Amino acid sequence: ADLAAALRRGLDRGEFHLAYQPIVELPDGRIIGVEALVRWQPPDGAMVSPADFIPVAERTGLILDLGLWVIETACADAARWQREHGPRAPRVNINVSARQLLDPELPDQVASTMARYRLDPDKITLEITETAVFGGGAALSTVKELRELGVGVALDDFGTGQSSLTLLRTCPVTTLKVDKSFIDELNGTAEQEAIATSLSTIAATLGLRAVAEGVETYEQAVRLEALGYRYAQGYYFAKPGPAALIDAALDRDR
Ligand code: G
Ligand code: G
Ligand code: MN
Ligand code: NA
Repeated sequence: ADLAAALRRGLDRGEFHLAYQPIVELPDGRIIGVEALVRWQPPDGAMVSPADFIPVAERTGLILDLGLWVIETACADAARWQREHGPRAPRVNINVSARQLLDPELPDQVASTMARYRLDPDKITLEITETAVFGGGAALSTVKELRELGVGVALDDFGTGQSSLTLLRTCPVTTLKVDKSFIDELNGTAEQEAIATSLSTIAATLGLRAVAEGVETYEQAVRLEALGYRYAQGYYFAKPGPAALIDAALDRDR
């Protein structure tokens, strides 16, 4: 209850900011996208991890206001990158929780924010989880409406949910983010490589992008490219950081 009240106050007082983690093309490492990751720094204490406060925000419904703030802030940065870098500007990935997908206002909110910033919809991808759309229903309808706006939709943590393959027939996603657990286990054994290869093949066959998540070593990056991955994200390339670091990296890539 205290954490919920502190979250509410923190939102009103502007204690949140976004960190951005690059999503790169293999093998050269050029930035083709960034994932927005919310950070909370209360003025009187240590940084609180989203792993701790997102579940509270979801339970209390605060995720709707927090999520709107994330959409607003990420679109503002995306629009600035679009102005400064044109077609080479990175796509911005925004995490959207299950609770947000059940809000019938979400598609209009995304559409009006993009319009206000004159942001091209192909500069935005919303990251959802398999679990959020597993049951079909309202969340799945929302995803379809979002796709009609022209934004991308990525299945986050792909492969860890209960429904991966069935979901691909019904849910119109554009990107699979292959969960870190599959990437961690790329240790050269035939089984692990077969799984990682199948996931990139499924994506390619269905015309989807596959992004390998949680890449931490050079060896993994080289192996992933050999297994057919074109896109990757992880500490090996860059940790999440302030928007200004993305600006600097984009200027270097020019
Ligand atoms: O940034 P970090 O790896 O600590 O994030 C921890 C968890 O919080 C991840 O599961 C991530 O998807 C989630 N998360 C980070 N930012 C957001 C956000 O803006 N909205 C939602 N719904 N989840 C987020
Ligand atoms: O659930 P989601 O995939 O949105 O979570 C993203 C989280 O993964 C963020 O908290 C981010 O900080 C973390 N992350 C990103 N790259 C790596 C990595 O290479 N290793 C580890 N351990 N975590 C990572
Ligand atoms: Mn994510
Ligand atoms: Na993920």
